[in-house]
Amino acid sequence: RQVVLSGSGLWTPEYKISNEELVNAYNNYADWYNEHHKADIDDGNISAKPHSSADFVQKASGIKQRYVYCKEGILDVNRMRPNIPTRGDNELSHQAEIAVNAATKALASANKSASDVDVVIVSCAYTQRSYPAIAIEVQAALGINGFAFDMLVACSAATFGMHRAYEMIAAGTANTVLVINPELVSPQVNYKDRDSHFIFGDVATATVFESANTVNSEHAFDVLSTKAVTKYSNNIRSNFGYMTHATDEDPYAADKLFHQEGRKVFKEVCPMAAEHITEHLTAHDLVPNDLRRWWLHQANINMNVLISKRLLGRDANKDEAPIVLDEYANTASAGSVIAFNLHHQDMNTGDYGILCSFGAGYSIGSLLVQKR
Ligand code: CO8
Repeated sequence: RQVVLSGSGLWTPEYKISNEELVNAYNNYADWYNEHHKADIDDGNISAKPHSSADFVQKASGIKQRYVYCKEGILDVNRMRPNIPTRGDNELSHQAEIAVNAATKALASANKSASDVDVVIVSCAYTQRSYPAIAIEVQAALGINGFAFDMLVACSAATFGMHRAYEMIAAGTANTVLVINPELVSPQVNYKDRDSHFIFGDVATATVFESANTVNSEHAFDVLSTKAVTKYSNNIRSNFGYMTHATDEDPYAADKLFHQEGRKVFKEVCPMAAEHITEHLTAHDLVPNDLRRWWLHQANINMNVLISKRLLGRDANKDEAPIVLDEYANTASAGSVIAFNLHHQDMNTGDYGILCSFGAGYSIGSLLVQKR
């Protein structure tokens, strides 16, 4: 059966933080830290924390600002983490709420209602609890029958979730699948870490996949094929998890939050992603110049420039490979989906596009699509 990507939804948080605001808070924290640990720093036992810089952040990453689910607390030198109120077991969870917001928009764009959906997949970098699945909570909130489950694949959670939707529809297990990426990542950001405090933002995206015979959407794309690869690496890591309760480790230690060897990631992932895309296109007798649009993972502008240059032999322009990380920052797996959501309605019948994620794991996932 032909599988079609027939709708997408983007929910953007209400609050944003500019580089200047974020850097200012970090620098205040660094001054406080250096003052507080003056004796140890003077004795050479620990290093002083150098200042962060908004110019560095924009130049090194391309990020100008980020949206956050909860701004309160992040810029508070005495807290340096969001202050998200606890919700009771009978209330809709924070992550389910943003998932529902994106899902509702995706269903509307595909001209579908809850009763059309057979499967809900929530796929993202973190779920706020292990069970009951966020996807099942979302399924209940939207009034969807069938079944639902959560998936975690870090940066490639969105594309890998789409792959599962593709396979279920192709196999006839389902007709319509809703894939949601509620990337509520700010609670895992170490805002006290100069190397990574600027990288991430919150967002939620969703996509609708269905069998070709039920499509009722103007902006629909045939999924020609999917491709995935993983290769183990410790260069992007978070050790947060349920085992912390059984060990004597500090649950708030820096290794429990996002940390990475950014340079190594850059060097190792760019060639992997370029090779992956080339192989995916070659399987369809296509070359990079045949693509009308590249919806690439949004981690770092220099990575995207390098990957498209490697493939095209020249810089891709913003129309070919749209950049959204200047506004949204790195939103874990949702970056390529935001780019798709904002930049697909101008495409013509027959135009090819590729969605491709790359990052933690390492994991790379792509979908080759063609405008119907
Ligand atoms: N301000 C000023 N100077 C700084 C700062 C700062 N904030 N940070 C570092 N510097 C300094 C360093 O100290 C260094 O100085 P020196 O040369 O004197 O030693 C200099 O700037 C250069 O530092 P780096 O080599 O670290 O800087 P880079 O040019 O490599 O840029 C980046 C850093 C932006 C992190 C870059 O390496 C990068 O983006 N790499 C790719 C990273 C990537 O793609 N990671 C994937 C992220 S994971 C993901 O997408 C999803 C994961 C799951 C979600 C997690 C949610 C929390």
